[in-house]
Amino acid sequence: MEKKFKRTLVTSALPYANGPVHIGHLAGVYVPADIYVRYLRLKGEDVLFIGGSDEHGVPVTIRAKKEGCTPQDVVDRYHNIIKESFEGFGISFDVYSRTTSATHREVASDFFKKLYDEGKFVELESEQYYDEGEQQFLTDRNIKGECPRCHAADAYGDQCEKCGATLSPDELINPYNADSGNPLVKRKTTHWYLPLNDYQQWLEQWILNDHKEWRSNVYGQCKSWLDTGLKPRAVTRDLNWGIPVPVEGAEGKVLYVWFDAPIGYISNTKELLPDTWEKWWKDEDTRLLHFIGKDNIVFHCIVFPSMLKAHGDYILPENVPSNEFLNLEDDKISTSRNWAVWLNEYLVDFPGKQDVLRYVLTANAPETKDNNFTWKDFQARNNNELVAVYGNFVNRALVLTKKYFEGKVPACGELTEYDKGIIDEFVNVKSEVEKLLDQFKFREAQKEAMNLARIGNRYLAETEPWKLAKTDMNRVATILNISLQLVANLAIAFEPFLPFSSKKLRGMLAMETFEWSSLGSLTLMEEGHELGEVGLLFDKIEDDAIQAQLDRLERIKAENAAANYKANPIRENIEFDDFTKLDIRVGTVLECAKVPKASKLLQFKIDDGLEGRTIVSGIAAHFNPEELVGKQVCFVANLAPRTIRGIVSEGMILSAEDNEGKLSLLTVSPEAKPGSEVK
Ligand code: B3M
Ligand code: ZN
Repeated sequence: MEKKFKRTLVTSALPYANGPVHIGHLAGVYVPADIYVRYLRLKGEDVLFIGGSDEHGVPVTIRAKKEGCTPQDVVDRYHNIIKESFEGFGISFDVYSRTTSATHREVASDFFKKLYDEGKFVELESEQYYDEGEQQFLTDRNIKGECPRCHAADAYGDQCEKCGATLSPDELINPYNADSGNPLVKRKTTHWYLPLNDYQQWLEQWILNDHKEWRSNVYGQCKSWLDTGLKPRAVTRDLNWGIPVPVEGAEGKVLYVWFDAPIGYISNTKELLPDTWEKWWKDEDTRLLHFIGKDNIVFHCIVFPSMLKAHGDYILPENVPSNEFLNLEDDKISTSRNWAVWLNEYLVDFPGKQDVLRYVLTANAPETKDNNFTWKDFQARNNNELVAVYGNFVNRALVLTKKYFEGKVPACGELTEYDKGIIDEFVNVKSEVEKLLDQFKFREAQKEAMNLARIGNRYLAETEPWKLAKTDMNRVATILNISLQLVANLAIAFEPFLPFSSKKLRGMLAMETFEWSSLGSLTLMEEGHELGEVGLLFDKIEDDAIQAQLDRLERIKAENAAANYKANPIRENIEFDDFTKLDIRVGTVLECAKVPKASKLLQFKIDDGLEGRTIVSGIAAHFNPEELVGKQVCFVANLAPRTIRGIVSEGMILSAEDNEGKLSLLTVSPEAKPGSEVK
C-alpha cells in the first residue's frame, strides 16, 4: 500500500553562484520541479518549494581570482543574476536564499557539531599538496603539472584537458600551484570523514530494496556505487572560503561544500518558516523530493541521506527525480567554454517568450537519456506547435465567438455522434496528465496537454462552423460552445507547464481562476459569459532571430578555437652561418597559372630584378592564381633548380602555415624593388 503523506517538500539543486544559469539548469532541474510544484498547488496540496544559491566551494574562489575580486563579490553578483533569471522564467520558489546567510551558517555548523560530538566522524591524517610561499593547501583543481600520459605541460590535478585522462594530483609530474606557479610540497593534514562504509548495509536496504521505483538512471548509479563498496568521505577541507569547522584546533579548515550545500535546503526552509520549519523536515508525514541533475545523484542519494541518518532527527527523501544532461547544438554545455544559452540573455533576446523555452525544454527533457537543444528545433516547436496548433485553435474559437455571438459563450444544443466522439477523446485528459505527472514523466504529460489542442484544431477544421453560419446558427453555437470548453480546458491543463500563457488565456476568457479538479469538464464556460479581449497567444519566431543565435554560437566556437590554439614547438637551434647560406629574395609575380593535370601545382613567372625566373609551387589548393598576379612574394633564390612535371623550377615561394594547415603567403611591406635581399 502506498503511503499517504500530508505535505510535500520539494527541493531543487542549489546552483553554484560562480556564473549565470543556463538552459541545461532549467531543463534538468528547475522546469520539472516547477511543473510538479505548480501541479500540487493546483490540486490544493500542502507543498513547499525550496531553492537557493550554493555559494561556497572552489569554483567560486577560482572565479574570484580570475576576476581580481573577493569570493563574496562573486557570489553577491551571481546570486542576484540567478535569482532574477528564475523569477523571469516563473520558477515559483517559496524561498530562494543562499548559503552565505547567517541562518545557514548556524544550521550547518550545528549539524556538523552534533555529528562531531556524537562521534559520528572519523579523524584521518593524509598527505596533501601544500604551497609554502602562499601557505595554503591546494585542492585538485588548483594544482597543475605535467600530464603523466600525454606530457601536456598544464594538466589539472583531476583531469588533463589535452588527452582527457582522469588524474589524481599525485600522478602529475612536477606539480605546481595553478595560481601562483609555485612548486608544491607534501604536508600532513587532518580531516574529518563521514564513514559511509558504516551506512552501506542500511543504504542497500533503503535504496535497492525499498526504492525500486526510483528512475532507472538514479537507481542504477546508486547500485553501482554500492556494488563498488563505500569508503569514508572527507567532510572538511583546507580552504579559506566556506563555513569554518566549528571545532577547536580546526583553524584554516572549512566544511566541504558538499557537506554544507544540501543542509542549505534545511536552512532555507528555516529562514522562510522560523516557527514551523520542523514539521517539514522532521515529521514522517512529509514527503521529501529532491530534483537534481545526474552529476548530483551520489550526493543526494548516498551522502546526504547518510548525513541525515547520522543526525537522526530528519526524514529521508522519498524520491530523487534526476535528469540526464542537455546538450546544445550537439556539443556539451560548458560554462568555462561559454557554450550555453544563458537565461538572463534569453530573457533580453526573447522578451515575453519564457513559456516558449519552458515548452521546448520540457518537450525535449533529458528524462531518460541525454538530449539536444537546437535553435532550429526551438523555432520549429514554436511555429509548428505553439503557434500553429495551440495558438491557432484558441484564436479561431475566440475570434469566431466574437464574430457570431458578440463575444458571449453561445448555447450548446444537441450533440452529434461526431461531437460525442471528440468529447470522448478528451474527457480523460485529467487522469492521463495526473498519472504521468505523478510518475515525474513531464514530457509525456505536456504532450498529453498539447493533444487537447490538436483535438480542438481538428474539430474546427472538420466541422467548419464558418461555412455553417449562413444556414445553421444553432449548430455553430454548439460547435463554438464545445470549442470554448476545450479552450478553457487547455488553460487548466497547461497551467503547470506554461503559466504565463495560461494567465494570458484566462484573461482572454475573462476567467480569473479555474479549478484543476474541473479539468475535463464540459461546463467550464457558462452560456452568456462574455469573453475578454482577444489577442494572439503565441507569435511566430522569424529566421533572423534564430540566425542571430546561431551566429553568436559560431562566434563563440571561433573564439574558443583561437583561445586554445597553440603553435608548434620551436625546432633545434642552428648556427648563424647556416642561416646566411640562404639567399632569400623579394620578387613580383608577373604570371601565375595552374599546371595542367596537376591539381596541387602553380607555375609562377617572377620578376627577380635580373632575368626573371620560373618557380613551380605546390600551393594551388590555397590560392587563386589570378589574385596572385602583381603581388610581391619572398622566395629562396639559390635552391638548386629541380624539374617538376617537365618544368624547371628555379627556387621556392615562401609561405607561413599554421598547424591546422592554413597557408598565408610571405610578402613585404612597403613594396620593395624586385631582387631585394631578405636578411
Ligand atoms: N551546487 C552542484 C551543481 O550546481 C551543486 C549542487 C548542490 S545541491 C545541494 O551542479
Ligand atoms: Zn594528458
